[in-house]
Amino acid sequence: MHHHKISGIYAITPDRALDIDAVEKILIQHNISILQYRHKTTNTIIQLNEAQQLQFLCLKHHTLFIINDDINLAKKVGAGGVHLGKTDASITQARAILGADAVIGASCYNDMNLAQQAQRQGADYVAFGALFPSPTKPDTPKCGLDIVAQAAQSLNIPIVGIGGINFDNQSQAFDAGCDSVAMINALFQSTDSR
Ligand code: TZP
Ligand code: MG
Repeated sequence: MHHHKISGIYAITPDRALDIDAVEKILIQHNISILQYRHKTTNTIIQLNEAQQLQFLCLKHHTLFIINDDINLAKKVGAGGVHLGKTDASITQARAILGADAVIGASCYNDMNLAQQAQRQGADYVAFGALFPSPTKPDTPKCGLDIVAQAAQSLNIPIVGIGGINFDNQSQAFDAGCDSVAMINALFQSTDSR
């Protein structure tokens, strides 16, 4: 079943101290319907505090709130769901903890088989990337737009493109078949708390 909020720009927070006003401005300015909290280089106390602030913000703006990596943090703050990579907990485990209504996303890199498997395991969306050179994750493998096009043909769940997507190249990702495009740098590069 397609989730209507997995469309348009999928905002992901930069891996640094939360600037809640900057996030709110971006949600409003770009009419964002899905936001992921991704702050890897900090401790669990700060993550809990920041995730609670973002959950409150997302309730205010009717934005779907997704937590990167951490099922238990998602559960604690009552987030809408979780985004899991290859080395994180399984989709099955996330579903057991977060329940049937949770939105579970899975990173599939450039791997169609991983995406098919994620769909079978009950993922609500899959992410492919990096579609373009990413300033945020420069060493991550590339995923061709042809793979996105194949995925769009053979999957039933929404496809999120990620990696180096900006306002100039986003149309290429949508044209290839992405339902939504994730952005970090393009949204947050100039909105740092300075
Ligand atoms: N996974 C693949 S690329 C990437 C992640 C988390 C970073 C995306 O950030 P940006 O700045 O939009 O390229
Ligand atoms: Mg992860």
